[in-house]
Amino acid sequence: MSDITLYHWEPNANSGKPMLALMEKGVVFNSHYIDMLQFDQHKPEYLAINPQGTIPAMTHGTRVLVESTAIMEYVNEEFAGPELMPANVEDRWRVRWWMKFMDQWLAPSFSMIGWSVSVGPMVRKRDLAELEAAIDRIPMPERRISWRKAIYGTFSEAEMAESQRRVALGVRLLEEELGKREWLASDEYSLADINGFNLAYALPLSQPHLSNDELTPNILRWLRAIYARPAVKKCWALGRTDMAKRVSILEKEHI
Ligand SMILES: N[C@@H](CCC(=O)N[C@@H](CS)C(=O)NCC(=O)O)C(=O)O
Repeated sequence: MSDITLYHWEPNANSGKPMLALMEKGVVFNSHYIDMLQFDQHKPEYLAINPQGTIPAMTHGTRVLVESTAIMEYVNEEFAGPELMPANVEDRWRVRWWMKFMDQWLAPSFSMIGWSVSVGPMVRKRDLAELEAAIDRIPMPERRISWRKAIYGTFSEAEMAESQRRVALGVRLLEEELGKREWLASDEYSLADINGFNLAYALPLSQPHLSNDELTPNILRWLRAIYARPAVKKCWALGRTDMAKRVSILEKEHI
């Protein structure tokens, strides 16, 4: 029995980042699946761990750690296994530049599109009174607003267009950067690649007009190289919904 427990949803976006970092390091941990679509993240048992009601969170002994990127850095520094931060100081800066860009710019835009086209439709079939009661239990007011917009399909056209613009810009930058070297931020696989894969693994499926073998050959090469890693296979096998299954798009020889 490990003294590490990770509270996570699917291997996707924020949850997938520490899941994959732990697996790359070969760290044994207890996996505690939080069903985001059943609002497990707002139930009292989980709020006792993360009062903000967001996932992921990790406990290590008596320590409670939140924020997916900061958890990845903790995992890399605290546990033995392959080093996931480059030795060169400029490369380390580049890892952090990309992680900040992805967390602040790309992830919220991907997330709005994802909530609008997939999370919202998955939950809105349920009883509306029950959904409203679930929303009322969300601790952060801004999350209550996002959940309502997802459930009632009320993200505005302007909000969606801005997210789409940011995703298109992010894809262009990623493609350019991956033309310079094998991995995103250095010549070695790093936390920046783990972060990026969790956001972009389904890119050719969700944004086929922006990313495919013709338009973004560097991104496709990079996604396939990451998908070939044993830790990624192990990690994505923990997925329970169709969301995680989207990764199999990367098995296609030509997209
Ligand atoms: N900055 C936080 C964000 C965490 C976050 O927003 N997680 C999403 C899942 S990817 C979540 O908990 N959504 C459910 C909710 O807000 O109810 C991190 O990186 O850990």
